[in-house]
Amino acid sequence: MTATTTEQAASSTKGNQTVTDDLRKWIVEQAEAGCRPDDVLQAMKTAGWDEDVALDAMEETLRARLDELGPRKARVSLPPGVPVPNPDYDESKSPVIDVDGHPVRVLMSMAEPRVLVFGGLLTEAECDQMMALAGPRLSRSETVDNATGGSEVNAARTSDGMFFERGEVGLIDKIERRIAKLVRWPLENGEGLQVLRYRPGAEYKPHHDYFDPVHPGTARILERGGQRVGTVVMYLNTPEGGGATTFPDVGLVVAPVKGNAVFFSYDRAHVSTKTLHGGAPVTAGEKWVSTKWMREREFK
Ligand code: PD2
Ligand code: ZN
Repeated sequence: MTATTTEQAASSTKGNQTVTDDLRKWIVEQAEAGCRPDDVLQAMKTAGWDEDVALDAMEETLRARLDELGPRKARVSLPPGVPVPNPDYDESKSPVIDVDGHPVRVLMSMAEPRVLVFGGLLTEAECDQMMALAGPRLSRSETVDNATGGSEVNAARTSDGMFFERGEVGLIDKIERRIAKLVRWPLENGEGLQVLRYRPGAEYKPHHDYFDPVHPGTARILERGGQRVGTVVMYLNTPEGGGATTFPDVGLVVAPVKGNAVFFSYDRAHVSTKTLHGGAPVTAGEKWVSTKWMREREFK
């Protein structure tokens, strides 16, 4: 597709759809807030725009915006990075990290995005105990309501879940301390552990774990310890089929294996962190995970 002038774009109508300055402004705002082009396109289609007109409008508008900014400005428009949790792993040394006598094996590491896969973060008995504690308290999972900062049942996440209080019982406290030492991040900055159970067909569609600053409810969420900066997803069982944790930006697929875990960090609330990730559909049996999210500061 070739670049078009503003006048050409304004006259690129289909079914009487005209690209207005307001629409161009909105497209630029979405892009600069870090929204994915696919999501912007979907929003336009939902609002009644013809796909071809929407695609032309996006391309023409963003091209013009980049020309306006110039290469330097476009690069510096990223939000600033902040410190993040980071395990003490040196690939030229041992692949086993000793956490107070508990050996954790590093099975894989990646720099960008920062991802590590751990073997044996939890023992089989710890997994079983956590599932037994969580099971009776599971209910349909909720996710954050972007408008208010509260929570809502979300079709993108078809699992059952519950939260433990931080340090609620000895087992939870022990695991939280292990994670804090492993990723070198204060215990107090961790949210309470979440347990999720997925049944066959259930999945967690790709998302970012940080809170998107463009949403009106985010300010309220950030009052409790700032942004999320890291995630540990622990596998409490090995599903019979499916249920991998996927990172579509980098084509990474982490197999869910009982006792193992995947860690990743994100130093800004931005797609440039490449931390888009999801839980692939479970095809047979159940999948149980426990997630620890870490904030910038103490989570109250
Ligand atoms: O269960 C998973 O694999 C998964 C995938 C993506 C969990 C989470 N995100 C999460 O708890 O944030
Ligand atoms: Zn997630």
